[in-house]
Amino acid sequence: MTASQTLNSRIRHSGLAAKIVSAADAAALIPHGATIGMSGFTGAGYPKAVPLALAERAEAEHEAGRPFRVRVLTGASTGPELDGALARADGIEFRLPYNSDPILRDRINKGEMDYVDMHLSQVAPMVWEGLYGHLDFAVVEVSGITPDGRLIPSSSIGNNKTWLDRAEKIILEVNRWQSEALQGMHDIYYGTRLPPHRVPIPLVKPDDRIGEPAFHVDHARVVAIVETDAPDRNAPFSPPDATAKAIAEHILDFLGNEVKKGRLPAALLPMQSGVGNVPNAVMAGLVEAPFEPMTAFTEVIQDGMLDMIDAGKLRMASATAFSLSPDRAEEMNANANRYRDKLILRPQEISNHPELVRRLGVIAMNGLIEADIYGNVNSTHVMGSRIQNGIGGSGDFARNAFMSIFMTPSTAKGGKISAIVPMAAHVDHISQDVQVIVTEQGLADLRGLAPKKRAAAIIANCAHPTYRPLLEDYYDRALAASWGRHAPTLLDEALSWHQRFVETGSMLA
Ligand code: 0RQ
Repeated sequence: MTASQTLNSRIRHSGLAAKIVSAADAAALIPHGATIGMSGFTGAGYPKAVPLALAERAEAEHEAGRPFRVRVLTGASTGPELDGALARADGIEFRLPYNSDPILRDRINKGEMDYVDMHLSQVAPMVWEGLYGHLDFAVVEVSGITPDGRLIPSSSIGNNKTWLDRAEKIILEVNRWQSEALQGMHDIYYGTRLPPHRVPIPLVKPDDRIGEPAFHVDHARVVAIVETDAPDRNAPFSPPDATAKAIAEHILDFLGNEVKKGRLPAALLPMQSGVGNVPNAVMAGLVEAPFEPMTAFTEVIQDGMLDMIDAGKLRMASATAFSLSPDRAEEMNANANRYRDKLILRPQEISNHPELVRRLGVIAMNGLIEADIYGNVNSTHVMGSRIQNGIGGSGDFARNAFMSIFMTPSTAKGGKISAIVPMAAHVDHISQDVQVIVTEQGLADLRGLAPKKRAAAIIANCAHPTYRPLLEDYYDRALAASWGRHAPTLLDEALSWHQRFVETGSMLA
């Protein structure tokens, strides 16, 4: 069989097969100023050829002295061929809702473009409300097209249903690298509505399937199909270091105690885990832990979750995307059949839905940039002004979780920054949404505590020894001199650590 025959075997609908063009021809259809809904969630399932061609076009237009920038809406972060290439070409005017690409981050933080950092569950409803204007194009990666013209999703769902439903014109990338065995893993719920027409979402267990395995679209709106054969590109995880292992141990001890006290069932409750090395280390720890059979109701499926499935610890996981290291992604592709009945990928408005997170009683575990002594959490803005990534799904989960855990190393940048500060320079998660904070130093269980007791627990258990005396000194003086004594604060000093860092490169005097 030739390569092109294999490729065409992915597009089994003749009407749509007739729309195959090159990436450059597809990109040429998109005008300056267009609003585009693109697939992609973490480094999974994003279009890999059309955005690159669009970036080349932007560069050529700029060289010719003409403006060329587009508005890009996605599921979450994407890969270098999308955010990186378009940002390098200065081709993005407006972007939402999450980004982790360093080149794009740099443009955002230089103030050269608009970026809306928002709860991931709210993107689709807000687009349906029309708050982001007319959606000119959907550019969506799929793994295949069925004989009856339905679209088999690839390694993420994100907001693809919304882009495909709402866009005036649709460009599809059919990626042969994605495993054909993904077919059947997806669950596309078509029952979402805007108020006052909303009804309860009929999902009562993480394993429930409430939708359809493929997207259906109006073929008249499909203007181009591009064939690709390119891997998803996620960063590899580094093996858990001592810090990540210590954080994981504190969390596992805590969960074990909660089970002993009868506040959590022996199999725990559905887990949500943020992305990154520390959450992955917690998953690694869970492989050895006595809780089983666990479930996950989360956003992304990481290496650690596949390990848990392999070890028989995790019965199933519901998410909106894979977020696998390159090796694990290849392995997953080769063995997708083995995982098919244990994994469900859903639209992100369902994977992250507050109604479901609350009803299922999720245990949410997310990273943070800094927490203040009262437990307000900054997940997004370094020194209050530079965006790191975005709030992502952490707010969807943390506020509605049965138990909301935030974790971080106690210092950043080689100890020059304390992750526990007198006052957070930006707040994503208010103290009411933060029940447990964990660093490698220890764990502060903040449930049921008034502000002064929260401060005492966070300083004693979570702060790094270098910063602990400084926090104690600040807090003692705040107790004595604060205007109010409910949550003692020295207004003229509370952000001075951040200012010192900006001026000297260290929070230490
Ligand atoms: O910077 O890459 O330049 O070294 O932030 O920090 O310690 O490697 O931790 O990868 O887990 O990320 C909060 C950013 C943590 C992440 C955050 C710097 C640090 C490093 C990364 P470098 P680490 P992680 C659902 C959950 C919001 C979205 C979310 C995040 C970089 O967890 O984006 O929760 N969360 N989604 O040096 C200055 C500090 C810092 C700091 C860390 N106090 N000051 N820099 N850094 N703390 C999943 C999704 O939504 C997809």
